[in-house]
Amino acid sequence: MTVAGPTFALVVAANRLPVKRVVDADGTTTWQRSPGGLVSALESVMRGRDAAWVGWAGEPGPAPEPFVEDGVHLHPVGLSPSEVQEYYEGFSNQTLWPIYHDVTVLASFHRNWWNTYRAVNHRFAQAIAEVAAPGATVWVHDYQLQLVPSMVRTIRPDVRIGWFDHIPFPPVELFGQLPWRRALVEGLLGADFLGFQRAGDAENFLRACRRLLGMATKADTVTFTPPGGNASLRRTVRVGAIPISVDFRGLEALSRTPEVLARAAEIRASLGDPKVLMLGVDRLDYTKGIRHRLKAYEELLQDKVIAPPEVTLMQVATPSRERVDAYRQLREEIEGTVGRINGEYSAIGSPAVYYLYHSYPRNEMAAMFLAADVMLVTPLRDGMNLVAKEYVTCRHDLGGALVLSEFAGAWHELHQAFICNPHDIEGVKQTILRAINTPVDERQRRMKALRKRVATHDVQRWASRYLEALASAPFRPHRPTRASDMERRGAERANRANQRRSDNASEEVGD
Ligand code: ADQ
Repeated sequence: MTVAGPTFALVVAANRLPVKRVVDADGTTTWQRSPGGLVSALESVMRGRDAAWVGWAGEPGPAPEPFVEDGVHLHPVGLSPSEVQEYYEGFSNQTLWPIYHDVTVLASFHRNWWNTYRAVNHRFAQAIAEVAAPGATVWVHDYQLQLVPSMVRTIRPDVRIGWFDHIPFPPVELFGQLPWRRALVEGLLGADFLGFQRAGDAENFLRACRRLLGMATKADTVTFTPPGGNASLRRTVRVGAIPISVDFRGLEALSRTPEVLARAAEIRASLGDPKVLMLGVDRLDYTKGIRHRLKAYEELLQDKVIAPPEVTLMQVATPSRERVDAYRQLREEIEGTVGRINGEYSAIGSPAVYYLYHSYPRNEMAAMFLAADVMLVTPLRDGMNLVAKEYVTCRHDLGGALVLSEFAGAWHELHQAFICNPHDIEGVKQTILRAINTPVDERQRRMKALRKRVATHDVQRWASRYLEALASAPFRPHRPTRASDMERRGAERANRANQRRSDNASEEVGD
């Protein structure tokens, strides 16, 4: 007999749990907060609520037992090594990620990846159903779990389901390339409310419903009948743009602490107190525009308009998806470029680029933000980009200048930044120079406006706006149909088959 575990009024589900396992030298295991946009955003929202977080613990193998960390019930979902490869590195990161980011690199389509994606989504749905209290609110996150809303609805028609898309939703011409586009849309439409970063993303989704699936859309809603269902099961799903943000008060308070202020001064001093310290902080991802930024910087050095030690660049790159080829190649390329720039333009004691391939704790990040005169955020496509918002949050001194790509979701809120098109290298160069040379009072005026926006639209507001939108979305419990039962049994079979396929490697994988 299985003993039912505790259940929760709010269940958050995301690909990753907000922690990762660390084994110390003496063999003891501890859990450490992991970096990443979603974790930064949700951590402050979950604390103090009757809430559980369902997600993968980050290592292949059976799921660890559920545990409580920082007051949140964490419910791990296990993934075998082949599932990590096919569901996560494959379908999520080599099929969906490129398609949803303007095909910055080519997408790969494999039917076995899709089958595994479906099976893993079903395992997540089952785990959610286990921990959701009657009538609970279930909040599913991101592109790795797009089938989960309809799968949860089939198992637990009593719960209210929301999904939030952290990355862009692609234009219909790109989304339409996916052989599984219908199943993805129908998977999402199991939710009561679908949240996106930008109005344009929500519009793209509605357009996909209309153009690819012939569904009826009206204003911010889509009406559809679940597959195999009759007209009486027709449901209306609402969509909307609710841009994510940062924990403004928490991060600002951290950046005002004497330790962080002292560390910011120390960072500057250890770099030889440059006149202008430029900073880039990104997951090492081809969507972040790191190559374009380095190219613009290299040309500025070449043109002799800037030079170390007066001007220098610190590029922090968080290791990411290190087992995926495109990411390995990107790392080689970036590190080659940094080496070339340093070889050409550094002098003893004054490098042109400080390159750091590490993760850092929050206080160190805050100190870096405070130390930097110009922050370079130049993605080619980005759902939001929390780094831009974190930077302005830390600048309580009104110092610094933000250079921001118009292809970051953040651009839609942060108009007072120095805006650039990262594909236009000449334009990026001019924008960097403008950020450096704009008089202090004008820079302060801009920073003040940026900070006001983030302060009044912080992550707490994002979460409460999202949960309110979900609570007020049309809600109509859906009764399981023969077809949805068949779909469920099919996914269960695939799930069992996947769990049997085990190669026992236990190498740790990226974000
Ligand atoms: P990401 O692509 O991960 O998130 P981003 O929004 O920039 O991108 O968030 C990165 C987070 O990691 C930030 O909180 C940043 O401070 C942190 N970080 C970066 N480098 C770090 C390092 N070296 N050490 C420690 N922390 C580091 C996805 C989408 C984004 C969207 C977020 C949230 O791609 O567009 O903004 O989700 O929705």
